[in-house]
Amino acid sequence: MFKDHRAPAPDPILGVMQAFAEDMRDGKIDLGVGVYRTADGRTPVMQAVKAAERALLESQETKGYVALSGDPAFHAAMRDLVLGGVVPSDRVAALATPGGTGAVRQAFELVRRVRPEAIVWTPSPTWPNHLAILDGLGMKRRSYRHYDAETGGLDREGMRADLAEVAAGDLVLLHGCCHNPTGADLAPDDWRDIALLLAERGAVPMVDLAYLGFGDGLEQDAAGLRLMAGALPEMLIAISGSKNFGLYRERVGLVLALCDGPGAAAAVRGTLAWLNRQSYAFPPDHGARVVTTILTDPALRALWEEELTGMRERIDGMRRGLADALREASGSDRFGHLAGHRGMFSLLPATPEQVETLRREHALYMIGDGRINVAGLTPETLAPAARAIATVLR
Ligand code: PLP
Ligand code: TYF
Repeated sequence: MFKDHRAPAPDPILGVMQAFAEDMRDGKIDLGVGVYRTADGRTPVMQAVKAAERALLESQETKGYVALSGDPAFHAAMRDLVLGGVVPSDRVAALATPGGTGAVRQAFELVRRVRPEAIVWTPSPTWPNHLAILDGLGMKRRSYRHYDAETGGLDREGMRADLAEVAAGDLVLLHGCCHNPTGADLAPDDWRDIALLLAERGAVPMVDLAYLGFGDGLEQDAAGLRLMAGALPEMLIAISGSKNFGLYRERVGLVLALCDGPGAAAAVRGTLAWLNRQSYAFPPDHGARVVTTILTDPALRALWEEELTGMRERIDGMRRGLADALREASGSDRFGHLAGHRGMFSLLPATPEQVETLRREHALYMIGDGRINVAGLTPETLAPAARAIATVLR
């Protein structure tokens, strides 16, 4: 069966993670895989998570199955966190999944099942797994312009022109905040414009929300998608708890399907549960339960928000520090747009050869398309990283 088998191309991001681990040079700098790091380069368990885990260890009396869709208390806590009450809960169907990736997959699967002919529109560029999952599912896809490499900001005209071709029943994927890989986010007016356009066309938005709280704050980062949720009858949201709760390996994720009314929501709930059943039956529970414990306990929630704010402020400080250091090292303002990006990522105007040179000659690791994770920087590595980038990208 496997004699002539060929494996698919490996994940480009995870390839960088492995190459970095195998590099034995002192002073190597990891701006590759998108995980948060502290000023001393660690990805620690958050204190709020530790406290919730301790409480669970003491209080949990069974590891029995919960439900195919996951714990209703987890659904409610996440729904309130993300939607802030803009959509009545009887219009919302929810499904717990293994991570945000599982949520993206199950949301796409839902669309494929309900409307197999739908075209899924993805921003260019986007997280490579979006395309891998869509191709794996055999779904039709097209891309729309999102990023303008000249300005380092949004390509608003390109986006508008491309989305003008969206048809009724198509699905349009948007990044909720902290766009991966560009760091260039939609402004409130963009959310309003796209909501109008989709309403006119009868198309449905799907928001991938993997970095809530990493941009400008929990409320600010949810504002765009809430605006859209309040303006349209239907919408899908794929949420990850990997980054903002630091629960990466526990695989915390959730799909929210906003439906036109309670009847449709009940039907979608049934289909979502069925999707879990025929994939892996019950979703992982531990991470979801930790999240629910934190969000429903006022003291733990305050601690979590404080820690999340600290993470966001550190990322922001490194981002501004890098923009300054690059200005100094390059003697120009050509990297100035980095300071305006949001979240952990920015895209540098680097060719694959320049990325390779940075890796070989400066032990500086980024993704092949020029994506850097600014959370990988520390006060010590800011200046050497900026010098290497300015030298190779001159
Ligand atoms: N969506 C985007 C844009 C991401 O960057 C990530 C990365 O972590 C995910 C979804 C899903 O992450 P996870 O499956 O680890 O929750
Ligand atoms: O973009 C990133 O770096 C993160 C982590 O297959 C990630 O989203 C990378 C690749 C992957 C899953 C998660």
